[in-house]
Amino acid sequence: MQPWFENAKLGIFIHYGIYAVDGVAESWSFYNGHIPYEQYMKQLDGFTASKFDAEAWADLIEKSGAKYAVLTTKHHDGVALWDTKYSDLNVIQKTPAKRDIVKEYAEAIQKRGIHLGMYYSLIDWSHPDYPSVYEGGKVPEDLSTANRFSSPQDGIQDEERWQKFLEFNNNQLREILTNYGKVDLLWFDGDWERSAEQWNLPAFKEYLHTLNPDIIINSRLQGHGDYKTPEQGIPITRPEGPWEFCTTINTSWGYVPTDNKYKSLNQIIRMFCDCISMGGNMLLDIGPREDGTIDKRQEDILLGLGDWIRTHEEA
Ligand code: FUL
Repeated sequence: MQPWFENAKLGIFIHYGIYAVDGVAESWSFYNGHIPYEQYMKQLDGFTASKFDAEAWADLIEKSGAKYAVLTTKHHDGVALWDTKYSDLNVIQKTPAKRDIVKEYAEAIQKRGIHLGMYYSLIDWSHPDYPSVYEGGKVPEDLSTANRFSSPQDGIQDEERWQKFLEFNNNQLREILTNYGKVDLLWFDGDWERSAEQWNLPAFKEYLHTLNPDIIINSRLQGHGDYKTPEQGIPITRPEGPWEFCTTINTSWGYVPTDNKYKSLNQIIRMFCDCISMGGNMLLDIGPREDGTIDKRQEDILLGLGDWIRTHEEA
C-alpha cells in the first residue's frame, strides 16, 4: 500500500455522466425499471458538458483539502467519458459534448499534485457480450419485465463471449492507465455479479500491475483489492487494514435536482472525524450537472470542510 493513501484522509468522488441530463439515478434507474433503457440512453443527446471546466473542479477539490479524486470514467450503463477505441458508446462519439472528459480531468488534477483516481465499472449493462444475471441463474419466462438490455437471450454464460468481454475490459483499462499520465488509484465497482474465477483473478490484478506497478486498487474485486471501501455507513469498529468510507452529500451519487436531503456541514465534519479517528479516509461524492457545473450546496460543503481542515491542521 502506498503511504500517500494511508495519510490522505479525504478524497473527492465525482459521479459525472449522462444520468445528470434528466437527473435520474446513475444506471440503476433503468436496471430497476424506473425508466426504460431507451429513454435513459436518450440522455446522450442532452449531454453537452458546455460549462465543464476541469480547472474549476480541481480548484474546488484542492480547496476541500482532499488529497485524491476519483472520477466515474464509466458507470454500469457503459457510457465512457473518454475517447475509447473499443466502443462507440462514449461521450465523444455519442453526445454533443464531444470532449474527452477524462483527459481534461486528469490534467487538471495532476497539475495540482492531487492523486488521480479512476472509477471503472467492471459490469457493463450495455455491452452485447455482457450477459445479464438473472435470479437463480435462470432466464425468466416473461422477459418483458426482466432486464433486457444486456442480451437476455443469452442470459446463460457463453464462455467465448465472456472471454471477449474480459478482453474488452482489459483494453479499456489499458487506455485509462496508459493514456492519461500516471493514475494513482483504480476504483472498481460491480464485481458482485461474477466470481473471482470469472473475473480471472488474481491474473487480472497482475495485468493491471504490469501497466502500473504502483496502482492502488479498491476492494471491489472479489477480495483481491488493496483496501476496503464501505459505502454510505461508517463502520462501528475500526476495520482491519487500510480503508475508505465513501458517501454522498445528499442521498444520490449523481446529480438529482429533486434530492434535497442534504447533510449539513456539521454532519459531514463529524463523519470525517469518525473516519479518520479510525484510520480511514473519507471519499466524499459530488454529482455535477450535465453541463459540468456543480450545485452550490455541494460546493459549499466542500469549501466548508476545507476551511475546517485547515483551521484544525494549524491548531
Ligand atoms: C455502487 C454503485 O452501484 C452506485 O451506483 C455508486 O456508483 C456507488 C459508489 O457504488 O455500488
